[in-house]
Amino acid sequence: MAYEMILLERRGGVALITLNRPKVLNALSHQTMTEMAAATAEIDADDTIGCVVLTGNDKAFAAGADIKEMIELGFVDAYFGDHLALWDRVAACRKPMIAAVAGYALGGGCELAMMCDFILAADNARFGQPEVAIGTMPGMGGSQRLARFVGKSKAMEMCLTGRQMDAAEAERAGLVSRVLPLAELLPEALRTAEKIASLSRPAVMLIKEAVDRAFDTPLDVGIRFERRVFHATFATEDRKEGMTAFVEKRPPVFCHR
Ligand code: CO8
Repeated sequence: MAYEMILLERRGGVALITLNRPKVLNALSHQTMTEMAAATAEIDADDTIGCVVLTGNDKAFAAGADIKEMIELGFVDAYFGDHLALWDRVAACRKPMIAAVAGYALGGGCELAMMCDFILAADNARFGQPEVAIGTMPGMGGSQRLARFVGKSKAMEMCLTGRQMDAAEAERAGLVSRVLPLAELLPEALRTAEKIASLSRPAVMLIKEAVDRAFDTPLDVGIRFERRVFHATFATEDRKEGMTAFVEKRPPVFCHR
């Protein structure tokens, strides 16, 4: 598929997706959503890709869903078309996805960053769910994911008031894993993604599944799931190679099988 709203580049084992509507601060249009869903499917089907970096530009990761596109939308059309549901396909990407956020990550932009597995932020990043200020509410998972990232009190305050968090607060609150100088954001995100892509693909994908279980299952079920997928790694060639390389004091050579 040819993409217009995003750029998709392959850099070795890493796919770099850049949101590409700079004139409107990467507002997320219907077409952006469609292209992101297609790119996610393409990446999941591509055996050469081990990790994804999703980014915007220095001023905006994304300033939300495209407000101009939504002005005329009515309830019945939103309901029948299950408006915004295609984003679930992005959130369901099976390869690890890192959000590299500089500038505004507001509304759908913050929600898209939270669909990724972790967020690296530039020191100028700003996060918020300002939908209440335009008479609506988060619609791409924000009320659920923000509460899981930062807890009820901060999520309620952010969603009810639209207040933005700067990068330092976002790191303190656990929304982002690390804050970096703006110039270092993309290089460090790509280095991190390359590291993940170089590791055993089955192990990486199973770990992603296991950590995600922590958010939707009781602890005992999650722990049993983890133990079973841990057992499953003993069926891979990479597990044998990783342990053998450790004992032989050499770097492992993973074949991703
Ligand atoms: N949608 C459409 N266009 C946008 C958006 C957006 N979300 N954000 C910015 N733009 C456009 C502006 O209209 C402007 O276009 P133009 O040059 O043609 O006038 C251009 O981007 C530049 O923006 P500004 O001039 O406003 O730039 P500033 O630096 O002055 O301000 C801000 C930056 C503070 C980020 C400001 O643009 C802003 O407040 N944007 C809107 C933020 C927002 O409210 N986001 C939430 C949107 S709703 C959402 O995401 C929830 C989805 C769930 C809804 C479910 C419905 C069914």
